[in-house]
Amino acid sequence: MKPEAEKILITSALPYANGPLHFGHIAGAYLPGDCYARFQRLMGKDVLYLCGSDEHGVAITLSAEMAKRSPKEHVDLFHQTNKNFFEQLEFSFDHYSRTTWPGHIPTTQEFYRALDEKGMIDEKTEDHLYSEQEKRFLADRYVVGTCPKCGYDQARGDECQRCASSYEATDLKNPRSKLTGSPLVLKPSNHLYLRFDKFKEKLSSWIKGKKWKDNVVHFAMQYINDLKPRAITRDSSWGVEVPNHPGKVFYVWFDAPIGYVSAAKEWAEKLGSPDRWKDYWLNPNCKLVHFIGKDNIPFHAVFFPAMLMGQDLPYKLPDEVPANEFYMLEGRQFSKSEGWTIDLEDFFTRYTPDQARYAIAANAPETSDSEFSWKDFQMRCNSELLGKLGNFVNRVLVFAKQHCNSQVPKISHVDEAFEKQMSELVEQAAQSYDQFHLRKASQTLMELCQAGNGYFDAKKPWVLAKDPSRRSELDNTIAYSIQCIKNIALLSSPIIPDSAQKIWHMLGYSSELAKGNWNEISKSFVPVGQKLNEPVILFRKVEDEEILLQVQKLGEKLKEVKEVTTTTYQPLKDPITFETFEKIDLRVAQVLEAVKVPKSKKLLKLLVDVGFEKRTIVSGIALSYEPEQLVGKKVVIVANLAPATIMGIESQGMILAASLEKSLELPQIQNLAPGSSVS
Ligand code: B3M
Ligand code: ZN
Repeated sequence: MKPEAEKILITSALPYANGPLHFGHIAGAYLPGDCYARFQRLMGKDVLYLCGSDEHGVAITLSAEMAKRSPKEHVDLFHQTNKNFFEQLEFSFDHYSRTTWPGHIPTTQEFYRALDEKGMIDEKTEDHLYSEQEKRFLADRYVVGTCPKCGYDQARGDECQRCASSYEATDLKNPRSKLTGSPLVLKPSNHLYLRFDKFKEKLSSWIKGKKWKDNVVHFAMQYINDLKPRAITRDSSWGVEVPNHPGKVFYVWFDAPIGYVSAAKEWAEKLGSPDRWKDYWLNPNCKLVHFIGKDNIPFHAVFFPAMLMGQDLPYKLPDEVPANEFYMLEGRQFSKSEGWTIDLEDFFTRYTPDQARYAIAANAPETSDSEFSWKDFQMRCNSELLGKLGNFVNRVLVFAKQHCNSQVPKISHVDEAFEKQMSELVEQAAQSYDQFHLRKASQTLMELCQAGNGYFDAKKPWVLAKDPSRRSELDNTIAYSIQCIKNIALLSSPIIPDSAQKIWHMLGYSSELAKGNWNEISKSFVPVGQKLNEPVILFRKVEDEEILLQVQKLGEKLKEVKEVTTTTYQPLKDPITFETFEKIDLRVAQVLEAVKVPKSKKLLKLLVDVGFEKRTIVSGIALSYEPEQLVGKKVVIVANLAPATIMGIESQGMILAASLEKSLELPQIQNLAPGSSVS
């Protein structure tokens, strides 16, 4: 009997059904997940790849309210939109669920019940943010304020979009309503709290053995060291109802990850074997992999694992949490409201899913933020997909048609060096896919194409064709080139499945490549005498004019939006007395050194001279100033601000900067010496 295949349960973060997804999302939690799932299926693993819409929470009710739709209409619309988008991009989810699936309610309530029975739930009356103007409690994204960790003044009520911290809305400084801007007051309300603090020991010993990316482990450890009870309920009518607590629903981050369990249940039900979800979720030998963006680390590496630990059933805990960084568009964050997006409908009338998938994979934001740029897209399509991959496949198959009667010729002598080179690259690619290095896998694919091209060029079969006595050399060259094409089809299949299948078909196979087995295909030869199919062109050239047009369109859109939107000024802060103001010690400081903080787009680390001493200051001005520009400049700093650790660096003060929307400028002193007081 064949041993049972290893099971892998793969999830990609459940996107909120509150707007259309764009390439920025795809690059982080989705395409890497899909390529991984496709690769593991080729490795013969029993893969269950799940995703679905996250349809609860205030991200939904807020945008529904703004769009003047009911939450239900809103999620129905965007669930479908996003599902279609994934289909368009050839995603291979085994099931795409939604958290409004009725089966999700009992599943969530059961999670709660198990935690409650173990004494992990407290009920407390505490102060919550209330809007007198709107006559209701506001939570999470209905609230904006200043982040308690990094000081970002547009931080959301539950998590900071700048530093990715997660906190209670009451921790924000200067909280106000997202909808009306009105200030919020504290008012008592009754809520349920999950005693995450009780999971501290279990979580830390569990996470210790994990060989995850440094940033995931560090980030998770910070949360584990500081675990507190957290409210898991909200005053709302949209969400999963809390048993015996009318008017309360579960906080979206309580029910959303349970959505991974419900999705498996729905998948099993649709299959007609409702218990099959247990083969994955309750199977200690199944591997659980969560693909997420870095802003979701605390929930997947700490809070959800704690919830799983508190269940009666033996749920799997995540084995891998590949978290990716952010993916921008031409140097700025994708923004629908600012028109800083790619019109996807238009995009797919011009380009293929494979072109998009390859360009994103080759530039995936694995270790630092990365971006989609039209120039890079053109380069990936023309020099790599077409120039290296497409041309090689085409020149070999056209040659085989003309000189080998469209059949795989015989190998008469072993070309050891080329065989070795190919098998090393295949092995390298397998390792990269397995270890979540999608960028590296795409590079290896290109190296394989280059190896093929180099081999073909060195053997010069067009010269051999002129000399009948060298027929076997010609046959050998073409046979080996065809083996290389087969390997290219295999290696490229997780990233560009359509094109890989086309190549597979050109090689004369009628089977589905994605259903094949990596090890068998990589080790076997395309059979001698196999009839090759007519070569077709895989990729068309992307012309300069098209790219220019796209870049122009982007620029115009931005200008349009800039013209119609009025400037948003920061709301005026509460008045303070002169005595309070006098407590701030402002000084002139001269910048001696400036460097970028690694892994951060916004932060610079500065060494400044304040006359009587030198200090290190971390400042979020890197988007507006190059380090070189600053050296020698005299700026104003808050000299008596308590030191704060930012990205592991102790910052001993703060530089004053003027800002309006996205522009920022440092006030500078021309003549006075460092150390001078400013008042
Ligand atoms: N919907 C947040 C996000 O889309 C959230 C993920 C849920 S995963 C369980 O970034
Ligand atoms: Zn922050």
